[in-house]
Amino acid sequence: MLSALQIKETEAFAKEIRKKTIYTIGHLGVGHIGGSLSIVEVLSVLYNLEMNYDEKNPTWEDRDMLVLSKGHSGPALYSTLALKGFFPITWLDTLNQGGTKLPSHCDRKRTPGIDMSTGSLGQGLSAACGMALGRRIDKKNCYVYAIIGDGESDEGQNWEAGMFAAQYKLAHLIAFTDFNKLQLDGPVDEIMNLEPLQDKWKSFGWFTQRVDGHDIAAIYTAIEKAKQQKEKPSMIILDTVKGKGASFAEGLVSNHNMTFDMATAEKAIAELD
Ligand SMILES: Cc1ncc(C[n+]2csc(CCOP(=O)(O)OP(=O)(O)O)c2C)c(N)n1
Ligand SMILES: [Mg+2]
Repeated sequence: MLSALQIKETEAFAKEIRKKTIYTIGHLGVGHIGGSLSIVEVLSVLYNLEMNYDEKNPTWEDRDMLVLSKGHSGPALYSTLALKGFFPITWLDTLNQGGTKLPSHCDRKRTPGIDMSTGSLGQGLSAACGMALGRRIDKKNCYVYAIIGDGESDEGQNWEAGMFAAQYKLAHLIAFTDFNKLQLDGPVDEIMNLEPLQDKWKSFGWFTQRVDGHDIAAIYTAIEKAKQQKEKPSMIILDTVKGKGASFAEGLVSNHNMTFDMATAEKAIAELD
C-alpha cells in the first residue's frame, strides 16, 4: 500500500521530469513533446517506486529493465534517468546534437540506463519478450517493463509479441499502452481504431487493466496487481493526454514533433509551479 508521502514524493518527481522534458526539448528547439509528456507519470512510478536498478552500475545483471518502444519519447526518459543520477543533468543540453549521448531516439549503446534501442516502431514489445524469457531462463527474479504507443499498436509485430508472451507465460513482462488517442498526424480512432483495446489484449491471453495514466496511485496499484500474476503477461492501458501539462501543446494534433523556443518552454515550466 502506497503511503500519502510516497504519492506526494512521486508526484513531485513527475513534475520535475515534466519540467526537465519541456526544458530539454525547448533548449534544442524541436522535438517529440506530446508523446514525451504523456508518459511522465508512468516513468515516475517506475523509477521512483517500482524498478530495481543501480544508477552507478546501469548494466547490473539483476536490474529490472524498461523498453521504451515508442523511442521518440526519449527526452522524458532521459530527464528521468538524469534526475535519478544515471548521468549528469547537463547532458540534457546536448539532446540530439552532434556527438551527444542523448540521441532523439533511445540507443542502448550510447546512454547509461537505456536497456533497448528503439525508434523503429513496433519492435520493442518483441524485444521485451526476449528479455523477459532470457531472464527467466537465467533464473533472475526481475521484471521487464515495456511502453508502447497507441499509434504504434498499428504495427502487426506487437500482436505477434502478444501471442508469444502469452504462449510462454511471461508473467514478469509488464507492458503499458500510452493511450493518448493521437498519433503522428491525427486521432487514433480515425486512422486505425484500436477499441476495444483492453478486450483485444485479454483475448490474446494477457492480464489486462485500464487506468488513468496521470494518476500515480492508480498506476502503482495496477503494477502491484500485475506482479501478482503467476502465468500471464500484463498489459496496463494508460488513458493519457498527449502533451499533458504544457499549456502550449496539450491535446494538440500538432504537438507530435513540435518546434518551440526557450521562452515558450520557460513560460510552461513556470505554470507548473
Ligand atoms: C516503423 C516506423 N514507422 C514510422 C515511424 C515514424 N513515427 C514516429 S512516431 C510516429 C507516431 C506514433 O504514434 P504513437 O504511437 O501514438 O506515438 P505518441 O502519440 O505516443 O507520440 C510515427 C509514425 C517510426 N518511427 N517507425
Ligand atoms: Mg499516441
